[in-house]
Amino acid sequence: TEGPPPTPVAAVSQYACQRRTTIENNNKIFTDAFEVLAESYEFSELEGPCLAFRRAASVLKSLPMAVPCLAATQGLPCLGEHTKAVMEEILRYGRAFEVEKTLSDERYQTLKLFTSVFGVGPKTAEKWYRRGLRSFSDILAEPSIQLNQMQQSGFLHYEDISRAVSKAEARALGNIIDEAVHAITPDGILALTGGFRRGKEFGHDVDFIVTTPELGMETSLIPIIINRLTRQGILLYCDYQASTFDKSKLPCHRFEAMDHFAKCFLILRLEGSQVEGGLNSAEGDSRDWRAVRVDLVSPPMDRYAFALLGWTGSRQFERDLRRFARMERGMLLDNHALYDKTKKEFLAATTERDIFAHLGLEYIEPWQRNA
Ligand code: TTP
Ligand code: MN
Ligand code: MN
Ligand code: MN
Repeated sequence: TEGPPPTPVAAVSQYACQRRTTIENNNKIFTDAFEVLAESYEFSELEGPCLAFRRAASVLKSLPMAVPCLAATQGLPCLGEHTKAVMEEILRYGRAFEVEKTLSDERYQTLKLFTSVFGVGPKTAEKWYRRGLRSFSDILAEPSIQLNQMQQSGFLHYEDISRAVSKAEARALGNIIDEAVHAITPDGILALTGGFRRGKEFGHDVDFIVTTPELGMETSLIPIIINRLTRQGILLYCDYQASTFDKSKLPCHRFEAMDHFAKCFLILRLEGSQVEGGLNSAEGDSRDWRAVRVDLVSPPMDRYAFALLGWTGSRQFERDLRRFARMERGMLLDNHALYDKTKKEFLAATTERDIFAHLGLEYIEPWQRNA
């Protein structure tokens, strides 16, 4: 009566950097629900449950098929009682009460709306909410509120920059930045990073690394590019942050959203004529241009691999790379360097493959990092 032994299935790792996650998500009904709850916990500054739901979503995203029943989650990491209860409801009724309740919650809706504005983070959104403000017109009509430059541009270009950026638009922007970089220095280097490097069809912005082979020269690159974009009349907004990179202070001990390289957060004017197949514009919009968010970061060449790995994302993949390095290898990884705490030495890398090899990890391609 004993059948053949079950085929051993490779265990799913608790670390996203040991999983291959493409843009194909077979468990969207669960991961969308988890994202709502994670975001709601984030608004309440409950980091633990927020991270738990993000990790659970990431595990499900890596699976080659939809989870058909709760029993199929046996042996999967990062799925606790709470996440399983939500999944069970979705499996039974197609939706979960807690998620529905969150989506209809006034505080959640308002914070979600406010943080959708470029330059408005959870802190500011919370402050406005506590003052009784509930809509954009409430904010704009409130005389005591001083919007900073970033928020003013955020409101001004709200429609355009909330609309997804297409691959064709990303390519057109790549051409514009490439032209600028090579006009400055023929050996300038431009690399697409962020979601588009991971193979995403749409993004909320386009991320590029710009640098030069000559160490130290990279710091002047972004200011010159900004100058050029200004003269071309396509710079709608620019937040430039000069480098605060200091080799003596490497590496940082915690995951940092921000690194110390020279960078800028831009809003550019993109002409329809520059985009193959045309702009991704709103229904009924007759303009032949749109505003788009672009990020540029400029690491020195000897940090290129770390910066590329850090800016390619996804955020969950990056978090888990750092956690894996710390917990499993006694190493500290950030966008600047990799430090071996046991050997008390920095491990150099010229490619992303070098970094994975130092960590004793199988190489994961950029399009497999959609954790
Ligand atoms: P994002 O552009 O925020 O995200 P994304 O490109 O993955 O997705 P989207 O389509 O929504 O744009 O960030 C890209 C990566 O850059 C992300 O992994 C975090 C990283 N990053 C840093 O390391 N430092 C920074 O200062 C910023 C702004 C981002
Ligand atoms: Mn991006
Ligand atoms: Mn970005
Ligand atoms: Mn730091």
